[in-house]
Amino acid sequence: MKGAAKMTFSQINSIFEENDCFTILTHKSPDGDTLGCGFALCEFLRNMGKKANVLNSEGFPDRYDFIYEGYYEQDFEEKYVIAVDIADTVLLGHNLERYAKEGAIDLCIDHHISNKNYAKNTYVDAKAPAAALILYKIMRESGKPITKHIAEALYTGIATDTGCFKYENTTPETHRIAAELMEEYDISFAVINRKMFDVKSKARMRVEQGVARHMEYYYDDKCSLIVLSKEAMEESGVDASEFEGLASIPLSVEGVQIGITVKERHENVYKISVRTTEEVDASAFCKNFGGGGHIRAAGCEIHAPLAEVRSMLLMQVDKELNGTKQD
Ligand SMILES: [Mn+2]
Repeated sequence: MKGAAKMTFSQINSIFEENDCFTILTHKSPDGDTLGCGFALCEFLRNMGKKANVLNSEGFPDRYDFIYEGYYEQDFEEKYVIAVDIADTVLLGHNLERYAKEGAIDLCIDHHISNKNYAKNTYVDAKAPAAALILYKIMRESGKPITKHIAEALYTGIATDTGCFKYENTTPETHRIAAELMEEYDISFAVINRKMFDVKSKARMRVEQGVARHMEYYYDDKCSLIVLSKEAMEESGVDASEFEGLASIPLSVEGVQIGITVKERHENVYKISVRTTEEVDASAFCKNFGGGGHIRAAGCEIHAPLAEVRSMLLMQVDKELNGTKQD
């Protein structure tokens, strides 16, 4: 709640109980966490006899189809709006802009420390690795039935936001809850993880090969950088949602401490994704260019010709590596 004490899970469960005709909002460029939360909550509310729909600005990507399997839109007049995994109303996307106005969103459940507190009621746990983990704890406390399908949606959110339990945000509790989901609901975790982490389209495979071939290395190979031109991305035929994980590739090279992905948005507009090992603070790095994010994964946007973008980034890399590492 705005400025008030932290909401409790039972308060949130009372909200579910006392309201009806829910719209659940998910963020643009949807990931496993926002979609996992959205459809898990929708099914949970429908199982309580409530009406509920899930909305996304761009629609729901095919690769998450197992999460929204069996979903159909219900016809009702919306009375209560919930945002899941959305830190800021700018992340609603173009087609959901109508919810960006003050007072449009009743409840927000999120795990971003940067949450803008735009909703009438907000529950943020910045230590939670995924919003899906918070939602699971809320549902568990209600004592109401959690179906296997709900459990799988929530597990997907937790697995994807932790990079399959590899990122630093993974805690002992994350593993305990994942174990609980496996034990209590017999979820198909191997199928989910294969789909989320191992399987890629042929087009994506080709793009990855291109990335590997055109990777640039600097500063004794401690920095790797890849430029993706708009033209190359369009020619690849890869769906925009599939470009997401590419930013982790530069950092996967042995010895690299800072991996930079430069994506052309428009002429002279570049979106930069930065991934780092313990030696470099990605968020601080991106702050120099007006961006931000997490300590190991951050981003920014630079408006300049490519050659200039590259030299600005490399000058900053030089400062970071020389300032943090003596060898
Ligand atoms: Mn999330």
